[in-house]
Amino acid sequence: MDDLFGEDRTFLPLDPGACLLGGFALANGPVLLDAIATIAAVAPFRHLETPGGRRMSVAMTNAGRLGWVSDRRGYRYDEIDPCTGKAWPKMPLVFTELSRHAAATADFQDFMPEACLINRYEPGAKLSLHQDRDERNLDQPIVSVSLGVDARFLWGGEKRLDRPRRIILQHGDVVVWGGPARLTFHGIDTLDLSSHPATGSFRFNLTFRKAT
Ligand code: MD3
Ligand code: FE
Repeated sequence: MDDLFGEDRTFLPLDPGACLLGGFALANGPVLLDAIATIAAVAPFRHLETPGGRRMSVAMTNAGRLGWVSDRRGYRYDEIDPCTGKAWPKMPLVFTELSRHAAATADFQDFMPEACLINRYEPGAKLSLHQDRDERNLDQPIVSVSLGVDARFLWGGEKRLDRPRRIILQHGDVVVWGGPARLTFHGIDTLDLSSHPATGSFRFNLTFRKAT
């Protein structure tokens, strides 16, 4: 597997249970972006509605057995894409392998993603501080892969009001969140208008989750 993903890159512990693997997905960027386009041709990016009735500025789709969805009834994982009425596109092998390799590098052995939520940010889009707690098994980490335009990642504490720190997530960066960091409040600050050679004005983020 090391051959597929090359040498170790920057390994930066952020908090107990959380670490940034700088540039870990860089070599796979083109393949990942191709796969995103293929997935979106079947399960288009859409702006979901929050339970409170607001349209999310981040557009989303999913790959894998399960997909994360939001509507007036709440947040949940569903086997069916509410937009198409069909199953979500299969998780590409490169997604599964990359996320498993990243998790193992961060010392989470045998991670097996069931859902890949794909977020697409346009200039002005943001994701407010939140916790990811719709997954049944909080012992399993979440692996995140950033592609395209840089983002200011807000990374708070255990409480919503803990003052968030900011780190820049760049094209190819991977972050693994598990253990004591699993319920950290986090978000993405308003995306600047800028351009990346691989994605234009967009930023994409993949999050790999064991949902059940
Ligand atoms: C920390 N996505 O989809 S990825 C999300 O860049 C989400 O699109 C952001 O937050 C994005 O839920 C941030 C980094 C991330 C993902 C999951 C986490 C950080 C996390 C779960 C627990 C703690
Ligand atoms: Fe999140």
